[in-house]
Amino acid sequence: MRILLIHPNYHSGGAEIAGNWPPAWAAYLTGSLKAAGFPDVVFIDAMTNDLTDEALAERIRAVQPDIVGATAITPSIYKAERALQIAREAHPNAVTLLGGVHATFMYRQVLTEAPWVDAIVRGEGEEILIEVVRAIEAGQWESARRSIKGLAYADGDKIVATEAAATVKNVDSITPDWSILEWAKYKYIPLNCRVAIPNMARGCPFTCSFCSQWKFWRDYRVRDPRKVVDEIQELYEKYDVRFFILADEEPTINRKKFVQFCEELIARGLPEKVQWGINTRVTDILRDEKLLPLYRKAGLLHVSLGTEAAAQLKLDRFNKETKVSDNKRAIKLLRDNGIVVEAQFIVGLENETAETLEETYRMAEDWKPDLANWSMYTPWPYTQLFKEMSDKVEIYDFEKYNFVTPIIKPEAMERGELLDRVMNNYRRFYIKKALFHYPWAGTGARRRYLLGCLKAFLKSGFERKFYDLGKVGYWGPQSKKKVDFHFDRSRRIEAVQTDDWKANAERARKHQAQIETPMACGGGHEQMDALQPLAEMNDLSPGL
Ligand code: B12
Ligand code: SF4
Repeated sequence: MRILLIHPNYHSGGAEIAGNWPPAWAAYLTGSLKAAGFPDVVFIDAMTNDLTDEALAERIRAVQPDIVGATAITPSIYKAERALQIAREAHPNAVTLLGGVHATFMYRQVLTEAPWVDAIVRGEGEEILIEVVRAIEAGQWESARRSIKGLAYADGDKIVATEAAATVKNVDSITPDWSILEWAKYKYIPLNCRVAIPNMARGCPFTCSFCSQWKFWRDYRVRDPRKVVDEIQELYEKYDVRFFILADEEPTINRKKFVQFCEELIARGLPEKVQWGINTRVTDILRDEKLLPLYRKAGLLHVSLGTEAAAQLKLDRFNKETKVSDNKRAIKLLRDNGIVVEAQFIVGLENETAETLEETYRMAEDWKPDLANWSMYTPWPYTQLFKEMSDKVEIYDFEKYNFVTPIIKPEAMERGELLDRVMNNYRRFYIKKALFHYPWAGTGARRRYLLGCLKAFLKSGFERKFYDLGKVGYWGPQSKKKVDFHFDRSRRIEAVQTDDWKANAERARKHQAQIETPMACGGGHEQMDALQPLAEMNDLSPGL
């Protein structure tokens, strides 16, 4: 069985400006395939290698795979669908599979618009994929797929969604195979070194209304920190990785495990060799005030905080369960401990105005994070907030659902003006930082890191990749009326998908009415509802 995994060639000018990042999913799935006795795995990183369709077709023909699997987040979905279409054309006998967050929730949409996708793997791939590969190897795919949990596929004119699979319960069985990646290609610009994205914890017990991640991973699980440190040691020793970010949504929520992780890194002398970063919540930083020196000692250098909003009203709307005043204090604590801190704002809801955008800038000035980030609100169609404001969404061109394109048009301004005001915030914030802050930020790791970040910003600005400014034709305030986001307005959410959501919402409502008991982790019940058994068959009329 030869299995080919493809990371689609999608690009957008956000986090990518920091360098080329290795696709962790490929390593996690390869590890699981090899452990199950399927060693013949090939990986093509079409994104990092910027492969054209022709080059991809040629590679697929050369590999001659039995199975081709691609991944997709929402913005990369069309590129992923296209990669599998190329696979179908180049090597028609291979079974095509799609995984990742977008296809998990939008499987009806995907199977309708990309009929060459043989099956969608819904949720975590490590266990489901093995069952699929075994069925294909045994020549029983057509008959066995019905009984494999966590799949969706088209059977004639019907879309079949099998019962939801459980999450990976024994997370210590997860053993990635990092050897599948082309390590020389993955460079983190701020530190000019190789970078990796290991995964210690899966899930998030919170239920922010704009976020897709808690729904995707469902229950919160943490791997044995020693096993994760084994991985980091291997990444350093074999692949010369000197910086990593944890892929986790919220690695700190389980304080005991996070402390064990830090202590293990220190015990093995890794912090002198490898620095790292995390995304986490303000509340955890406040809770762990006294532990921050330990975290820094363990090599934690960059913390990105989901501060999200300058206004409490907006935090409440996001169901963020934090206070504006907490943000300032968490930022100060991190900085005082020598950790680079990044504040993230979400802007671009329908009620955004010049004043509210200015307010985020003032907050950024007042809170004094080292880095600030203004992400455009992106209405993932499978989130709570989307349900509340779907009447405000007129763009369904998912390729632009990427945090840098204004999907919602605020009532008070055009999208071009929103982009311009966001750029104005960036300009003012980073000019001050470059002149008055970064050069004087001590002499050690923090200063080097901040100057490295500045280099990454300047590089992407010069190449006009930042916020896709080159693509949309933004050249400063004078061009704000002329920017063109090139939305494909013919894109729609398919009726089969919306009908399914309505049915699910109704099922969830009934389910909720039955269980009103709070969960111990503080999370909601929706994590579970989102992937409740979906065994029923729905019509997929050929005209859709
Ligand atoms: C690391 C990361 C990146 C890296 C990408 C590295 C890379 N090349 O993959 C960088 C920094 C470049 C990046 C950029 C962006 N990112 Co990003 N990123 C993440 C992050 C933090 C971790 C992703 C990860 O590796 N997870 C661990 C792996 C193991 O999980 P996984 O990929 O989901 O794979 C599992 C399953 O999905 C499934 N699976 C996945 N694929 C497949 C395929 C098959 C065949 C099968 C069977 C199973 C399967 O099995 C896997 C194992 O269980 C997540 C947030 C998070 N905590 O997940 C955001 C996240 C994925 N990013 C997001 C976004 C929007 C972006 C950007 C568009 C933002 C921007 N403009 O900068 C860009 C797009 C870049 C691009 N060109 O694709 C969003 C996607 C949201 C959505 N609902 O679609 C997320 C969820 C963040 C968020 N806050 O919402 N990102
Ligand atoms: S804290 Fe909120 S935004 Fe962050 S992963 Fe959890 S639900 Fe999503």
